[in-house]
Amino acid sequence: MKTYAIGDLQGCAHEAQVLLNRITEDAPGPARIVFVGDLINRGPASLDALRRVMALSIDSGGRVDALLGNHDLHLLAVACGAQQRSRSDTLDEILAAPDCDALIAWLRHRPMAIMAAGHLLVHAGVLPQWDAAKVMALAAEVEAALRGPDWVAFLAQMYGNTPDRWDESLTGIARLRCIVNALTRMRLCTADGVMDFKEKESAHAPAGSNLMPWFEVPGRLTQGQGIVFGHWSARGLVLQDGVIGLDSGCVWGGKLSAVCLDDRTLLEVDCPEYQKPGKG
Ligand SMILES: [Mn+2]
Repeated sequence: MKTYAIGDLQGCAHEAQVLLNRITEDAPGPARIVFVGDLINRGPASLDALRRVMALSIDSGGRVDALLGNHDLHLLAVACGAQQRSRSDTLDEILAAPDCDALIAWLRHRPMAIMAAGHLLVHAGVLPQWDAAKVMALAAEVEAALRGPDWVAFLAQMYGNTPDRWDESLTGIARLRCIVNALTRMRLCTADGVMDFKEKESAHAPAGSNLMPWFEVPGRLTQGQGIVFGHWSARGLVLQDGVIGLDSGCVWGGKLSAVCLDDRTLLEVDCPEYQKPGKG
């Protein structure tokens, strides 16, 4: 069975269906499919996108699954009242839907990291001090918080840019926040793994800074480990030896992309410009 990773949907439900059809043409029969997070928000059909992926996941017994991205976590936080909705959100149709509770319950049980076809899949990035086994273990700590009885309290404390670096001695909410920030928000960090959260719309580190894309940190412990991520639409499609970046900006008029992790086949669907770049 082939394994495919699909980039950030951000409510582009129609394009998702076109891409899923392309996957079926490429590999008739069941395929393992992982969406790398941010199923919803900014795009035109977040409710439809979320419903479709949830139904696919449940009907397939988990063969199709989705990672949690920052927008998915934001929806969870807004739905439970832990976070204010922001003006650029397009989440109202989900929050008003008759099946909202079921959608939220499914979403908060999604993973923060997945190993599939020899690749480590995360929404945004991993810190240089973490190897793949460490990432899976730390992801499980956050998953346990989201699935546990105190999930609303966790989401209420989840936001914040500190701590901005990993320290094994971190405990409690500071530890979980650091993991969430790396796995769902990071694009740039220093060689020592200090995360930056200011640069969102640039494809590169600012000139003269000591920042770099997290996957270019020399000696990071995931070097040699195939990694798949999304989240960085300004950077666009990344297809390097061991690194696959799949947010090719579908909601911004780019493409929705999938890569077969077994043979690196790239499948792309063109998208209309649903949002003007710069709206986050
Ligand atoms: Mn994201």
